[in-house]
Amino acid sequence: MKFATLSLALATVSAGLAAPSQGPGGKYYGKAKGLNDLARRAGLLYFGTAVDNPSLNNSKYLSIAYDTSEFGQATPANGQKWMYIEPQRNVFNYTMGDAIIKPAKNNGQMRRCHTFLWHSQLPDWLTSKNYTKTELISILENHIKNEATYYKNDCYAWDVVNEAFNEDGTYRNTLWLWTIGPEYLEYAFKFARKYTSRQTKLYYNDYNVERVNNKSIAIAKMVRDFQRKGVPIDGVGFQAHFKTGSTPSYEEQVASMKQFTKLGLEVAITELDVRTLLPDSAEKQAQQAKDYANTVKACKDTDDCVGVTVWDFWDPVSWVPDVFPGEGVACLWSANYTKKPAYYAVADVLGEDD
Ligand code: 9MR
Repeated sequence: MKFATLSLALATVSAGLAAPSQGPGGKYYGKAKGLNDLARRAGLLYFGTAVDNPSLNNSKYLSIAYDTSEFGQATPANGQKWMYIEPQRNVFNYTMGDAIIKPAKNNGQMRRCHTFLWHSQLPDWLTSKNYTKTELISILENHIKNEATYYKNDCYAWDVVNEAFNEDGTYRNTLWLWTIGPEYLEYAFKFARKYTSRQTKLYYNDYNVERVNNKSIAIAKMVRDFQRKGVPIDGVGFQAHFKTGSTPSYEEQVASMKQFTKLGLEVAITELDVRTLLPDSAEKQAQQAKDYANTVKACKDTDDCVGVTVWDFWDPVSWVPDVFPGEGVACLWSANYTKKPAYYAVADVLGEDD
């Protein structure tokens, strides 16, 4: 149990607040109305969601995305990526990032900012020319300097580097690696520390790391190397893009997160979704509910796991069907805005100590 949970539980007892009550289709706990309320009561900083720019035209969608009882944090799914932020060399355009970050900030929602350095969604000017090592380091610094300065007081955390490792724990072969060498990671984190505000948490973010495996072990080794050399890093993000019925177990997820919390880092679930082989069924939804709940519980029970972000909450805008044909329905809300069993399972797990 997290410290905040304990103190909250004591405060609840002493204040004589209402005991958890049962509601139709799920339980409701005290005054908590949604997942973020429950997450905060359980000692997490937030329950959050990715939001993508096309969704900003959908008022029904926004009424949920901006409901702070459900979501206390927003992450731009695309709007802060390199191809949109710096579409021409040294020409910066914050329109798409601002469209997500500004309303969330005005609404009192935290923001996870995503991402300074990735191998994907890079602009043509960057990928279509061979730069020297010195040039690319200076391009990287200029990009981080501008974006970090622009969003200086806007981000609880930045995903500084995204998906730099292969499954076997070797470095992914990207233009960053082949031009600069593995030290590009150190440059990115040093530049991020130099230009973000002091409180901003600097994260490394990746998928398929929710077990102790070659990839997560390699990332833990990188963290230890950073710490030895004085390279700043504050957190590791576990994307948690999962498949119904074959997610890592609760124990495996806790063990993987502990590789990093024992080094003094915080961790977070940053892109949770659980995709299902179509057609969907009641049985598959029940399994998906268990899978979602397991991951949320693993974070809740791990000291220094600060929060859970779903990689969008509404099936029609999920990235899954584009990339995995025949799979889908990966989110907590279905196409007709019904909350799925997974929603209630997550609520139950967050509220279970009340
Ligand atoms: O959700 C994003 C989708 O709209 C984009 O088309 C895609 C491009 O690769 O990126 C998606 O978000 C990814 C995130 O930035 C990093 N982790 C994996 C996510 C799903 O692909």
